[in-house]
Amino acid sequence: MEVRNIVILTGAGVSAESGLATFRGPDGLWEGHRVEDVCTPEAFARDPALVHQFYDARRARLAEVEPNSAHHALARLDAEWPGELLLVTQNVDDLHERAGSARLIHMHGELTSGWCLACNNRFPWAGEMNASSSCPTCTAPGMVRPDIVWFGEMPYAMERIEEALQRCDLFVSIGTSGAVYPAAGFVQTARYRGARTLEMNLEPSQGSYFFHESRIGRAGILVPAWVD
Ligand code: BJW
Repeated sequence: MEVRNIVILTGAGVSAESGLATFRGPDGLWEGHRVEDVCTPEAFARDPALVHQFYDARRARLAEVEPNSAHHALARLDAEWPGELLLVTQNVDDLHERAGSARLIHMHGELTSGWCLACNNRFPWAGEMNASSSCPTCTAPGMVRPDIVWFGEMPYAMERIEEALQRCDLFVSIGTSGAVYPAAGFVQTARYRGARTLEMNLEPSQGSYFFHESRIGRAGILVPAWVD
């Protein structure tokens, strides 16, 4: 089948070689934190200072790292691909856009964005913000939260993603364990629509069975080899 429309899903593994920790596994980001302490709206309501502290540390780390060869290869593909292309990332880092990807959705939110629960406005996260900061728009105190999709919340742009999946001829999943829905189910939607499906990961993902092809290895090697 001739490929015109591509959907690419990325996860934490694509940023691992830049030096950002993945979520699961022995050196995972949640080591030392119980996920339910930091990654749910209930946790934020219970202890906003702890949750802010966790994301402050992630933002500080993000400022120290750079996009790697996988991010750059995907940005080249985006610039050169004449058909439809949508890069859907589960990552909350900004390494895809720093590499130059433009057709990009952050389905789980962004570390560099804040969200005011009082006025619903989203705004760039300023370095000095903390649990008691006021919203830059409505000035309500203590109502800003990281603009991150936590467990039990609806991921962003689901309608746009679903439409792209319904039109794609190729679905590629890179650096994700396939442990978190709805992203873990995209491969099945794409297959149902008749797309070819390819995964690139350090190990077979939980949904490996659904892919036509699995390439096992580092994204920094596999992705440029696939793109170029
Ligand atoms: C490399 C590599 C290298 C390493 N090269 N590879 C029961 C059944 C089904 C669903 C549910 C259920 N109970 C609850 C749910 C729903 C829940 C869910 O999925 N839970 C599961 C735990 C079962 N999902 C939700 O709540 C979502 N919302 C929702 O469902 O809303 C309702 C809805 C209904 C209908 C339609 C749509 C929606 C929200 C999920 C929000 C996820 N948020 C997080 C945290 C963000 C905050 C933060 O960043 O701190 O997002 S969870 C965390 O996991 C993060 C990630 O984006 C996400 C995925 O992780 P990822 O990227 O796959 O990372 P890892 O670490 O798991 O894997 C990395 C992989 O890379 C590994 O395989 C490595 O081997 C590999 N790797 N180095 C290539 N160099």
